Amino acid sequence: MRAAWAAAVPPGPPPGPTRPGFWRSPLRGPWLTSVFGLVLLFGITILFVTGLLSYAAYNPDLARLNDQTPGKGWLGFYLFSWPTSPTWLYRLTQGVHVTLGVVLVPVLLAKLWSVIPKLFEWPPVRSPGHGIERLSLLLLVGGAGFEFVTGILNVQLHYVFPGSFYTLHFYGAWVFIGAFVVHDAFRLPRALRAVRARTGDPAPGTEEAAGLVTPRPSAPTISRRGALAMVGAGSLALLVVTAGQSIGGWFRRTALLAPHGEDPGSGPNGFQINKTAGSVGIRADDIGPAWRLTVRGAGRQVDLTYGRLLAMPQHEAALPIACVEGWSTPDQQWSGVRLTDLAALVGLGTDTPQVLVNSLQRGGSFSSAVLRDNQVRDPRSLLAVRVNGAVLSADHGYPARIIAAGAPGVHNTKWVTRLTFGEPG
Ligand SMILES: Nc1nc2c(c(=O)[nH]1)N[C@H]1C(S)=C(S)[C@@H](COP(=O)(O)O)O[C@H]1N2
Ligand SMILES: [Mo]
Repeated sequence: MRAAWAAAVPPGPPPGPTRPGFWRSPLRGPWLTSVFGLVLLFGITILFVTGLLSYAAYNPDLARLNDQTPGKGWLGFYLFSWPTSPTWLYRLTQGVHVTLGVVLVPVLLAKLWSVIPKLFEWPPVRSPGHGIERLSLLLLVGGAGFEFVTGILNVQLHYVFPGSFYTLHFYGAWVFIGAFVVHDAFRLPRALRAVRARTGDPAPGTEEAAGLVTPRPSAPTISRRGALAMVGAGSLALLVVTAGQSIGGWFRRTALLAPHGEDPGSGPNGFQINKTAGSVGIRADDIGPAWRLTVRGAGRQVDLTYGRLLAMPQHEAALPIACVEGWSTPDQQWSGVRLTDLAALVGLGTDTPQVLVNSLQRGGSFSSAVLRDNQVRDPRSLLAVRVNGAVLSADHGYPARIIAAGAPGVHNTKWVTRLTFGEPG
């Protein structure tokens, strides 16, 4: 008799976290999970859009050199020519991307905490449909962890993944967002209902409890609103110590979480430096009197000394440096030679084409880039020799560096030695 009964009922969960009574916080329930979920729905949508924009800003379709994610195929469907105006656009989109990513970390952790019992659901798979849902959760949680971890490592440790960070973060984003859309399609209606409900949490085990409400609550140590306030305060604290790096100038001092390795010093050249001349092996004689600028295009070549470059018409432009890491500077006052004037040296006219810029820096993934024709033609795009009234410092790219209107920091190549206008031939 007893044996027949045991055979009919599936074995219960093994002892431990798969038992419903194991998780005892009385705070867990559809309301709290839904509040965190809705904040993430809003925030992650912005992260995804600004992330795609960041990728477009690299002009990856222009040259292999600009694209660190080969084989993206139709995932690059949305790419467009990144505009040169407004010149603060990349500052804004990338500042929002990185700052928001950091600020959402407490919300993401709180959301994961609130759904832990679900992750240990027993049996692990009840039906094929349930299996697919569980798999999408794996991609969702894994994808979120992966995107946040790779993003934050990149921001904090100055490109710990040389080159391949872009590939990882780009493909990771698509996997994650796929799972995110599936998840929200199933859960959004229920989440909206849960936050609107004023009746308190549903009883454990009911459909509406969604496996989140504990059947064995322990005494609360904080209210739900208190927990929300704690997470909010965590996010706010992160905002306060992060946002300063995107505002730049004086506010950079408040950016306690930003990488603070080098002190940019004061004076005209006293603004953030990505890589110092010393750190990438630029030697004094590389940028001494022997330095030449080679301009190529339309089958011609001109070599300029520093003196001849200075003798060309000098123009001013107020442009920021805005790095993919999220930090940026306010507008700096650059002066130097227009890229269109340099193109004219080899006989190119008003329809100036794209340009390949090479640094004298040996190796390193940021020592060359291709600028699109709209960037080359913008009168504010310069081969700069001065900044804020002073000669460029070695760390900011002396003798000459690119400063292109609207371009992400990485395309503002320092220690330039060669410009090649037109399609590579
Ligand atoms: N040759 C060379 N140019 C370079 C880099 C580099 O490492 N090498 N770093 C780029 C990056 S990632 C940024 S954000 C800007 C930063 O310029 P700054 O150091 O003058 O602020 O320079 C760009 N130009
Ligand atoms: Mo950068």
